[in-house]
Amino acid sequence: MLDKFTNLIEDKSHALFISSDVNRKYISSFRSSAGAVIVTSDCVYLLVDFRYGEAAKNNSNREITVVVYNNLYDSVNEILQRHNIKTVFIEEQSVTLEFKNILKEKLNAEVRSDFKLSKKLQNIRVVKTPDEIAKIETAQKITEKAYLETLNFIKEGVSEKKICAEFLYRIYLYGAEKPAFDPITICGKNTSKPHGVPTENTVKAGDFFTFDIGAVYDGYHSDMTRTVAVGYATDKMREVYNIVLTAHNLAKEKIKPDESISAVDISARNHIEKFGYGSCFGHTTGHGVGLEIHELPTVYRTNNNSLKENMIITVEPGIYIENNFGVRIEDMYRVTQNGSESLANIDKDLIIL
Ligand SMILES: [Mn+2]
Repeated sequence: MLDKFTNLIEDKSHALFISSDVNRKYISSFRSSAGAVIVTSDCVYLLVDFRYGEAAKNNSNREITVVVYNNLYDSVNEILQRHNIKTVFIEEQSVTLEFKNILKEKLNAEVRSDFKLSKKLQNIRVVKTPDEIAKIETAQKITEKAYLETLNFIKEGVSEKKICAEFLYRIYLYGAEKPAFDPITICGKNTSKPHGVPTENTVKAGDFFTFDIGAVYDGYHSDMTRTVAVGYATDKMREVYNIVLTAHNLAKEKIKPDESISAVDISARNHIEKFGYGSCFGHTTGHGVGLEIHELPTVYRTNNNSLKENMIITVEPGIYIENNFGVRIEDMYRVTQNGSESLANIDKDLIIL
């Protein structure tokens, strides 16, 4: 089970020093606010301080050696000496220059950041384990329960901020540790901004209301977007909604093992372009989801990598018409043996509240 990490080491005199929260959690299955993971060619160590000692020994992966340190650098140096390590690779994406300089000063080995380590770990993380899939599903279920109840608060005169608060309260109530990101609960003209921020704007008849929402469960994120109409929807609103929904479904149809990731984006984008809204869809069709809300793969036309079973990606095409309205419809999909499976159980047809 740890092979996928120890196999990253090609030379027995090399080791990885992992300090980012997400990768420490990913490798060790243990979460702490401080500490390190060291990977050698045949061993994985989890280093934590006194505050986490007992919990780490009980809760981390059994194959991992837990070290409770007084001084992190002394403990790292002991491990380096034990394995005769000459070079330590750090995560270039998350280590500050300050910390790199400290490591260079304190560690009895060469410290290097040119290993593309962060990318390699991100690429391991794209394929989810059954345990990770279950956690993302739980995060999604929490989101859905909170969302369905929050819909009841959408009435004329209620502010975007109030709707946001109702959603946040409910995800905590139903077991989330926190929201997956600041919820986007926006209406009317505000919906033309893909990442609009909830304000004191109040709901009016004829508005679209967009929810881009998610929850975190045991470190794992969920992501969903729904656009609903309030009171009524004009023909133009219905037209745009249906184009986005069809684009979403066309993209979803492409999801299967060995399919190029670019094909998922292109099928959604071509459909939107066909109706003349290409310039109103300025973001990627989707992204991976897991310990971070945005992970690899990036679902875009330039990504020629292939989908693999048990990747989890979002499909979230949108059309945003400046100063008017926007529509986005997003679900997470798991790549299955022959196709895909939605992690969401919320209908995507237009609803009018
Ligand atoms: Mn998303």
